[in-house]
Amino acid sequence: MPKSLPPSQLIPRLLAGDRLALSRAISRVEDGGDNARELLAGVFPHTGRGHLIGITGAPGTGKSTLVTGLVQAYRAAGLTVAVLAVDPTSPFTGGALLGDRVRMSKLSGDAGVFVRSMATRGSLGGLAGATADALLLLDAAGYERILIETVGVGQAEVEIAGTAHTTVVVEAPGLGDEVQAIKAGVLEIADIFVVNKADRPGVERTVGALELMLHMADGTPRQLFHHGQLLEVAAAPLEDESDGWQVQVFKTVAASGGGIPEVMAEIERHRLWLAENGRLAARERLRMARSVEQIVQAELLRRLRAALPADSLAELVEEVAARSLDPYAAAEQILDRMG
Ligand SMILES: Nc1nc2c(ncn2[C@@H]2O[C@H](COP(=O)(O)OP(=O)(O)O)[C@@H](O)[C@H]2O)c(=O)[nH]1
Ligand SMILES: [Mg+2]
Repeated sequence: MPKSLPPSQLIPRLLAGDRLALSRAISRVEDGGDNARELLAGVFPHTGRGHLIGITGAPGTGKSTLVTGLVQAYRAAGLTVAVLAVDPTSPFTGGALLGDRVRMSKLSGDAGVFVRSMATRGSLGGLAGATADALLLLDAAGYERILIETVGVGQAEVEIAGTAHTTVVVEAPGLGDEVQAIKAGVLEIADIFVVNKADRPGVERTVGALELMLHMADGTPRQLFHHGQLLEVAAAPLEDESDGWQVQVFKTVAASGGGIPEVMAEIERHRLWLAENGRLAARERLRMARSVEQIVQAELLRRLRAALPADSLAELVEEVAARSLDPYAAAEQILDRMG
């Protein structure tokens, strides 16, 4: 397949399940290249079928191992699976950690599995934008379950996981006394908690801490959107999302596959619950609102940078720092020049 295949030819191949076409398409949206937009416009009508499952948690909790186990479980159940590993902390080009590569190679050779890593590259909409675009491509290619592994440390990563249909937050014992979820602010986005490395000491303590936390948070609405965001607020009906879904804590030993069928069953139970309660549509609306908003933000920023040369920005900053201009006045000047 020639590298320069135009979108008009790449799109039908991708939709027909051609893995090479899918791979090429993801690279193009990642690079934010010329015909990325045309590509996305072409596949968009064919999206909205795959179930998106976010897997997030601190580094080393066993997310990649868990993902590998879940893929095997889903394959055994006859479903096709795609994995998108989003790890900007990875020192390797392309974002794949060596251990991940070894683990994921267990899955290679199966036409029903597609694995891809993403790193923070210079895409227009940043990591979140590039990830959202890649997810659309995987969805259009027909994968029935799409697992997104993100390191739950940065806001962008937590947001990516939080926009999945089902979000699994992974903890492990012995990562310090405090449960990591509290620090990262992922409590609000968890549909399912997994305490992995249940073969390690301290597992009951971690489970207990999580259960206590869930008990204390009982009745507080799930935080679906961030205040102050324009489109998200418009998209999210102010319903109590925690109503009717009980977040539970599961123990796994991902390294040996222990507990993984139960986690898969819970993900599926959540999927059905979303569909039966109209929540799937609500989450879709929110995801779309986020996506549009992200694009608007990126484009505004691009126009701003184009309208204002770096040195004129530096001048303004200098004036504010010297207290000869207040921050609001500076912002107004910038917006005025944008036209
Ligand atoms: N003891 C134990 N180690 C595990 C388990 N699951 C994963 N690991 C190990 O923990 C390390 C980190 O796992 P990895 O899946 O890369 O974590 P990630 O950074 O969250 O993706 C690896 O050395 C795994 O082999 C488990 O259930 N028990
Ligand atoms: Mg990993």
